[in-house]
Amino acid sequence: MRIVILTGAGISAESGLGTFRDKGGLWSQYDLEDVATPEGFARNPDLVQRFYNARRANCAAAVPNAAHHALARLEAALPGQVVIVTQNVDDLHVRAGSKAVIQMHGALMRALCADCGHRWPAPATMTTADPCPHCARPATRPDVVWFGEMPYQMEDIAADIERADLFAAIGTSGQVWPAAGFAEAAREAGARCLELNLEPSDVSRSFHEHQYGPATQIVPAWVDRVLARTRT
Ligand code: BV8
Repeated sequence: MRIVILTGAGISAESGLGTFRDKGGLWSQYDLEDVATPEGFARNPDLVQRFYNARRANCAAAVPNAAHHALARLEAALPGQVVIVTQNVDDLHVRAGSKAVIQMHGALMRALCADCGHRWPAPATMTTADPCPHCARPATRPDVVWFGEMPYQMEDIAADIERADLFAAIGTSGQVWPAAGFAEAAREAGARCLELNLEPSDVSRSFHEHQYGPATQIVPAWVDRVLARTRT
């Protein structure tokens, strides 16, 4: 059984990390163009660094919730058969114990040198002037994928989706591409597709099954059902 799980901001909502498009979400407080695009970073790097420093502090103070732990339990019970592709830049999946995690939109806790491409653990408070530990140039940015930038590990993700028997999307509104297209790709590859969310996403029609409710309730229940089926 090969299971691919796509997660979005909704899986971390009950850990206290804001989503993007819910009421009061991040994109209602900041203009996406100003803080999540290379153009915004070029225009006002300090604003962008402040935005990510604040999110990095929230992330450090947050803890994984029952949904993150349930996915780690699923992988432990089915070694080598589960991969999480997350759109989230928080580290809650790894902190919950998941091992096979692809962070396609990068990681809040990692720094990237815009000049030489070196990556290192992000300081709690990052400024652009921080010298790169490798090339010493002051070109430090958060290692996250902004709009207009290429998501990470797209080939690995495509290969995982091609081989999937089961594709589940958890806590994502299906508004950001190319992640929003993964369900359709999985369906065409023959996988059973399940949407686990608070409400129907923009791509709900790509899924065979839907379960709606808070992730901390519906994800552990779903994991129990998958494991019960694999035991029979
Ligand atoms: C790309 C990292 C080429 C930073 C993010 C013009 C120019 C260039 C590109 C485009 C363009 N027009 C369109 C595009 C494509 C663009 C895009 O999709 N734009 C959208 C806005 C239309 N995409 C890109 O630019 C991507 N790159 O296209 O490169 C390319 C093309 C093909 C193949 C390869 C490359 C790069 C996109 C990545 C941007 N970076 N994040 C950061 O985090 O600051 S995106 C950002 O949105 C986050 O990663 C977030 O995770 C992601 C998706 O949002 P969701 O996770 O779904 O969160 P959201 O708030 O929307 O929804 C939460 C859901 O949870 C809701 O449904 C809610 O009901 C549910 N929920 C809430 N609470 C709970 C819950 N569910 C369960 N339980 C709960 N308690």
